[in-house]
Amino acid sequence: MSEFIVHTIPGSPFARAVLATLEEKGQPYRVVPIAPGGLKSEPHISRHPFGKMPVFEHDGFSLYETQAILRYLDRILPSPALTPADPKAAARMDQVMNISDWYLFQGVGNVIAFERIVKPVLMGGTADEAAVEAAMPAAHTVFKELGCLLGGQDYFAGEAMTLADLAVSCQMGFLAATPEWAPLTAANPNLVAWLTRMNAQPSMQATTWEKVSAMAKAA
Ligand SMILES: N[C@@H](CCC(=O)N[C@@H](CS)C(=O)NCC(=O)O)C(=O)O
Repeated sequence: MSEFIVHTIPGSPFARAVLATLEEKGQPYRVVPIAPGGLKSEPHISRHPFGKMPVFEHDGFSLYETQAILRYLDRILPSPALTPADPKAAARMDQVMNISDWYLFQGVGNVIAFERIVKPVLMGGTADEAAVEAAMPAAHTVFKELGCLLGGQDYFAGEAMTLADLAVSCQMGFLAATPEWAPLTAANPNLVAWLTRMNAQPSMQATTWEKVSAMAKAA
């Protein structure tokens, strides 16, 4: 029987996208926790030379970079398909996944969610208000663009959920818990409705921070 392992610290939105994809595929998996402060040292640094999470393993095949992992899972576990067959819809999915990594996480999520949630909850610090404020113009641009791309569709690439919805919802879930969510979504109620739809998915319900923490404790 194949073994699927995800190395992460509970709470990582990138790891959650991998876990939610495994859940969508109905594939059992194991969460192996990375020791606190262990990202940049052995044994993790040998698995991921850039010292990030998650790292994925399938029967000895080790892979990092979340998009690569999500696409690998969609290729080897084809049902249900999480990539559209239509080339234009697939390109939209790819575009939104890159927006998620490059503009939603970098400079927005990794500042606002870090300052508002990770720093106070995990590090006992207080938010750097100036850093949050400085991130808001880029955040508004990302939300406006994602709101536009979603438009009146149920999901980013059309009427079926794809890898893009899983990637973005895991990042946005964090931002939804910050005071910045209301101003960021004021002009984009479609994003709020979409996130509510995503959060109701069994795959998202199964991979909340609390649930992943419990999986990590049981490992
Ligand atoms: N490009 C990587 C990004 C992963 C990433 O940035 N993960 C964050 C956690 S959500 C991380 O490892 N942060 C710890 C650090 O930067 O030291 C991917 O797609 O997997």
